[in-house]
Amino acid sequence: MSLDYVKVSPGFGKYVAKEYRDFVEHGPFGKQVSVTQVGTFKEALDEHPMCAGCAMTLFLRLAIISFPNPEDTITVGTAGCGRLVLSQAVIPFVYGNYGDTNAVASGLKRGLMTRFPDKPKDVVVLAGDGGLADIGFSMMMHSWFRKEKFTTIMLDNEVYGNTGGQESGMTNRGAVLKMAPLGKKFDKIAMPELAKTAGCAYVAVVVPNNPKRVENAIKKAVLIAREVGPTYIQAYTSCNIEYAIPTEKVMEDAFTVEKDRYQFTEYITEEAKEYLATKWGYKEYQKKELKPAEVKA
Ligand SMILES: Cc1ncc(C[n+]2csc(CCOP(=O)(O)OP(=O)(O)O)c2C)c(N)n1
Ligand code: SF4
Repeated sequence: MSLDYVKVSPGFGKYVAKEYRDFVEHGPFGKQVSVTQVGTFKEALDEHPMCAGCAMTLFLRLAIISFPNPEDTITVGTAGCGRLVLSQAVIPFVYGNYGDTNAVASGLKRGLMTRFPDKPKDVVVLAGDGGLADIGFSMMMHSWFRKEKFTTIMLDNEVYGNTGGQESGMTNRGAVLKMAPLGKKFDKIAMPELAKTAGCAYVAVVVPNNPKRVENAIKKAVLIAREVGPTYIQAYTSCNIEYAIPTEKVMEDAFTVEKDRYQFTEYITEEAKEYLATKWGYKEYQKKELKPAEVKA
């Protein structure tokens, strides 16, 4: 994986699909692109088979654009709706068995660090709430306890969307779903809190209707995971099918949910702040020099 893996061999250009050549010439590899530039470059995600209006698709599109070095990134996912997008993007994607994404990502990241000790190679897990908070819970938590250096992004649609509407640990108490007709009997798992407790150096909770905020969170999470430690992002990516949200109301729902119970929150350790400030020039974390008059005895 590098910029070179997509380049067309000399002489083969005329046999390669136009979309492919467009990607090599106008894609994001080797450049610094932002969600604010959408429409001016060829995205790594071109087509997908997700339901019309699915907010997870929008979030994944933003996430892929936001990777700091997409040409040096591998995504890891599993069964669930998100892999239908991830497996079609021009970024290597590893399909873990349902539940073992964070164990696969641990081995992959360690292998990459051994093989490329001087070059950052980013590993990003993107999987559903069922895949991470339920069956993958133990492996996710233990990857954090072990301080594995990769980012975990939960695509939290608060349901098992791909299999028709079973409740997950991230479903809200009382929610009635097609295959959970009696209503969820316990609270949504407080995963951001668990991530902090387990040792993540950066934790953020986002909704997809603020693209720049999503981009900032993902960039920080991926950069911090390179050198400081594990990072976790939880994204509200509503399932309009299982929650019967009319397609045209998907963004309105996200705004309401953000206001009511999915506020943007960010947690960052002092070590991670220092790293972003000194290595990447993040101004908000640069220590302000106090003028003499401001220094209290
Ligand atoms: C070991 C195993 N158990 C069950 C399944 C069936 N399965 C496929 S997708 C899925 C649900 C995915 O739900 P979630 O992880 O929340 O992702 P979503 O589809 O909602 O994005 C299940 C149970 C499977 N593929 N493998
Ligand atoms: S089932 Fe839900 S989460 Fe899956 S693609 Fe459709 S709307 Fe999106």
